[in-house]
Amino acid sequence: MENCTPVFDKPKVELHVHLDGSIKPETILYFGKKRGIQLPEDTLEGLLQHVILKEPSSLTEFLAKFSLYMPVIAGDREAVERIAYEFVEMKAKENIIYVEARYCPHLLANCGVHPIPWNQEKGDLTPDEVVRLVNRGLKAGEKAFNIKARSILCCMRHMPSWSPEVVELCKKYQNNSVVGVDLAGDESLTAETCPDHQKAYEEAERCGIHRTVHAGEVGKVQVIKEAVGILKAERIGHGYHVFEDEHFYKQLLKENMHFELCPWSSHLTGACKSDFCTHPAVRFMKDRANFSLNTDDPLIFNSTVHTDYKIARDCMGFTEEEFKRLNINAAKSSFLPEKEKKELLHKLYEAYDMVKSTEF
Ligand code: PRH
Ligand code: ZN
Repeated sequence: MENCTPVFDKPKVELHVHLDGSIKPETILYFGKKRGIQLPEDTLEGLLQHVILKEPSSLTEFLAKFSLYMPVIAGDREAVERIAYEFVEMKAKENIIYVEARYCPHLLANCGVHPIPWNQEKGDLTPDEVVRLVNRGLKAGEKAFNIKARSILCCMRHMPSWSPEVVELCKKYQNNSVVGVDLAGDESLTAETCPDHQKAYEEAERCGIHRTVHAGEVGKVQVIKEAVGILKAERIGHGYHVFEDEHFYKQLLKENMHFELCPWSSHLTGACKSDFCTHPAVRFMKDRANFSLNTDDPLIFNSTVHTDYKIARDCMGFTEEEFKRLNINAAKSSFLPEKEKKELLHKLYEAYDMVKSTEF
């Protein structure tokens, strides 16, 4: 699915994409060599053979891919800053004019106090410094490539003990690149909302930190209910399982809840059936719901944003008008401060030849 020609080559907004799932394979090889850390293979094709998910699999198997290459990036200051910079470059090439990159600071650190699978080599890079390095990379990228990039810090479902620090980092760097908090990870293994995540999200809400939650990707509608009811999520990552409860779905439609959809990701993680014509995105589109189209982890899914747009056009019947509508909804649901949101919307209206209408 790589190298698709642009389907909607107009300015776009992407809200759900993981920084650590968007690293250039060349950069992985470079840091493997530099640090003398063994990778599964030391050629580009060889590495990609291991890292790319080729067939529909499971969320658990997909998440295992990260540990193949994260040991060469985590704990290296140059690597952390560089992946953020290159991320912005990659998104600018796709004509994304505003992007929210998400990552878990603890998974890029190596200061030894956190039990991370690839944290064999102990160092002194803390989650706090990781955020500073990513911010620096994103800002340099913004300048070089003339787009806007912000970040969302992820709590991890299986690591509730990290969540308070993640939220403290969101507070410390609020509106200094960081615009929100997320809860990511394997909801097929740890679905129930544990009290530590709840407390962290309460603190986020108290401090005006925007909140999104991965929910109902492979987990049941109950996970979405908890994300909305307990964690006070303003957006839902994926949310495909919302249709298990029509009444609840209608309520979310009424509340204009934003769903961050990732069609190609959902196919490869086995979150949705392989038949794209019956994908939840089709129903969301027909109901004129508030949603965006996103890549999630383009390295592992061997994709660009055009992959998802192509699927939406060719297999789901999305039109140019729908692409405009969903990007405008993405901008409206972004975690930018109001003034910047207005500026972003203005740019889209201009690029789409639309006078600001109430139609959208
Ligand atoms: N679903 C759940 N977790 C995900 C996804 C998917 O959308 N993609 C990435 N991640 C997790 C990975 O463990 C990654 O290391 C972490 O989120 C932070 O980016
Ligand atoms: Zn995700």
